[in-house]
Amino acid sequence: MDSVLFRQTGTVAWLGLNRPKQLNALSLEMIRLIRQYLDEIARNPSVELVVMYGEGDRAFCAGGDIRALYDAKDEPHLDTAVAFFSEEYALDDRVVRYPKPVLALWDGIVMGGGVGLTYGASWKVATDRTRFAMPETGIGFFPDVGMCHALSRLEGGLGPYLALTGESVDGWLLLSTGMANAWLPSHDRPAFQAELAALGEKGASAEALQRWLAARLVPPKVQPEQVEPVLRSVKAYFDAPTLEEILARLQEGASRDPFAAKSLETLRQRSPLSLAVTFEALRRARNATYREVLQTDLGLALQFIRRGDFVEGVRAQLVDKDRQPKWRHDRVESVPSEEIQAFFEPIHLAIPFAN
Ligand code: QUE
Repeated sequence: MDSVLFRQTGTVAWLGLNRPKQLNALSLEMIRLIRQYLDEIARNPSVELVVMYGEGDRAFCAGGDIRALYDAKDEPHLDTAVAFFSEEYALDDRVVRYPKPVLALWDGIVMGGGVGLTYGASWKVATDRTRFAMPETGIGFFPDVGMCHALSRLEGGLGPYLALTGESVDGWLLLSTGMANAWLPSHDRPAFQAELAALGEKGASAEALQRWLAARLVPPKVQPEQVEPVLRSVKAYFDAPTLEEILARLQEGASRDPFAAKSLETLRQRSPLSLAVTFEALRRARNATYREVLQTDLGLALQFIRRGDFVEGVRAQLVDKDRQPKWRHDRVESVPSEEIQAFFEPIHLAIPFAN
């Protein structure tokens, strides 16, 4: 079965991520197919809009095919990982710079590599079933796919909160923070897709499609009580200058505030090395371009496989499923700063960006 489905309904092109049993986690084959289709669509003058969606009813995309990376962990030059990450990041960048509008249907799980793939989409459509997260610190990795660029620019500690805890948030929170810019009730998705396909078949122009989408995907007014409590808590604990300060605030609040207690418990389960490097990656990303962040991510990704907690994290969460990872360090405070900085040393490999 094809891992990416492609079809064209007149002026609308559809890319369906099609590994529903793996929650549409991106394999290298999928990355290459999506890239090939996007390059063809860019050259095809009849297409005015690209829609990316996930097959099945559970996920848009759960991330990358980390099982394949785990299986290739002993390659001496990490050829599989180099190919996977450099092609994945080049694809993420291609979407950011894509010459035609892209619409991402963020229905269900949208995590890690799925977030990165569609960060550049002009229409990011949240639904009542969206579960959005960057969960990588839980597998001894870090929020890659260029997302430190966006996360480091969010207000009120939301970037460090999402990046460090890996907690998921819903579509309303995405709308209220601008991370999503359109809305569709999940039950309405089949009708929406059928209507959009029919418009494409009738030859709707780019302008006509944009107007129709703007009217069809109007976000609901987010009720303040749906998002304000969590945003207030996030700001109180995560809008801090250092990782140590975040942990100290959570410790201080844990006895009276369930949010602090839960966040502290979550951070204690994450890889301390991942937390330390992730916080530093966010700090550096504030003054970096998107492509610079992706290039840094390539070096970090290889370091996390070679001398980070990635292999142990994937073993514990996805291979043996014992959920008892033995991290290299037992607490954030015991990760030497030279070890953190060494993760950022430039590498010789360059991402094959298109022009
Ligand atoms: C953290 C992650 C991922 C994860 C679990 C984490 C991730 C990812 C998957 C995943 C899920 C289902 C699959 C699959 C991979 O899980 O990135 O192949 O079938 O892709 O805690 O970052």
